[in-house]
Amino acid sequence: MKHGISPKELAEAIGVSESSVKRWVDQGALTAFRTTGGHRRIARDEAMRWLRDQRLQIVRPDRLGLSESVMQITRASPLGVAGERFHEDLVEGRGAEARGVLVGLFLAGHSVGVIADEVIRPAMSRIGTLWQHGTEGIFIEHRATDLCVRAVEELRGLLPDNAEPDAPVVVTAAPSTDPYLVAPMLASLALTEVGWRAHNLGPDTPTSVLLLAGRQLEARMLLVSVGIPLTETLRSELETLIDVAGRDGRLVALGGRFIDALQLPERPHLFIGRSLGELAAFGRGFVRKLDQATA
Ligand code: B12
Repeated sequence: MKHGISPKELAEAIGVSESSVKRWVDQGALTAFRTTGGHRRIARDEAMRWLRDQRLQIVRPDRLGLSESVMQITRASPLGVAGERFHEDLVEGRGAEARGVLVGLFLAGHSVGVIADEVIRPAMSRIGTLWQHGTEGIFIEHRATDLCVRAVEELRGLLPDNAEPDAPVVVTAAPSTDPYLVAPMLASLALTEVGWRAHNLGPDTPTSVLLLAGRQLEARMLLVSVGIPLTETLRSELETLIDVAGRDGRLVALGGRFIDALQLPERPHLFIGRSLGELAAFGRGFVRKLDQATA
């Protein structure tokens, strides 16, 4: 798929004729480029954008380089059904199927925020009770996390990786001693989807490193996902982060399972949210304001 998708591949993927796809390209509904030989090719992220907008059923996912396990989901399908499937796939160790559920939801037009808040979080939450049942529960929890990370990576592959050159930059991370991988990854994807250029530093990132990355990458925002109970050390690290980032002219976004315990006074450059849907709405609003300011 490195050189894009041909009209024939896209046509076979959705069960229409090749000439229909070529017509949509020529009418400008789908953006294509030409190979040196003059053939039309559609970039993979453009094809994904178009499929999501059109809400088309994919009958041959393999023609788009997607796994055969992509779940057929329509926008009207109840999210709970997909959520149950995702949870079961993670518990049973069915990685391809778990990836297929997330890709199916994404292609049905659901945002990363909705997929994270309504499908991934509840599934992982249920899995979080298994460790109390001993060794087998811990095995399932660790394997499920690995499969979940891979499924989220698959989603990342479907999002455009070439944000506008002047897109605002965000650096995401979990703080020192916080081992949680999935939430900061998802936060970075939720913002990528709404037009940010995201760099995820992942778990166990000292706030001093986040501040340094913010300066080097000229970030507009630093984001911390707090997945561990708040200690005095963590609280004071976060307070310093907020102060220094504010002086540097950067926004700070905070969220995560234990964020409610933080209880900070409101600050103009501080956003605290409880879900990635909220974060995406905030991020989208910021991009819109930037666009208006530069228009
Ligand atoms: C996977 C997991 C682990 C893995 C982590 C692997 C990894 N590298 O990621 C491992 C095995 C290491 C682990 C270890 C432990 N864990 Co653990 N773990 C989990 C589990 C099952 C899933 C976490 C997860 O990824 N969730 C999915 C994400 C997407 O959900 P989320 O973090 O809540 O994020 C959502 C929101 O908070 C929000 N959000 C997140 N970040 C941000 C940022 C912003 C800016 C915004 C706006 C929003 C936002 O949006 C997200 C999507 O909706 C949870 C269960 C649970 N309820 O979450 C337990 C859980 C967190 N763990 C728990 C415990 C007890 C532990 C251990 C102490 C013991 C153990 N289970 O082995 C250790 C301690 C680790 C430590 N060093 O502190 C408890 C915590 C209980 C408590 N109140 O303290 C939980 C709740 C399980 C339970 N029910 O008992 N764990």
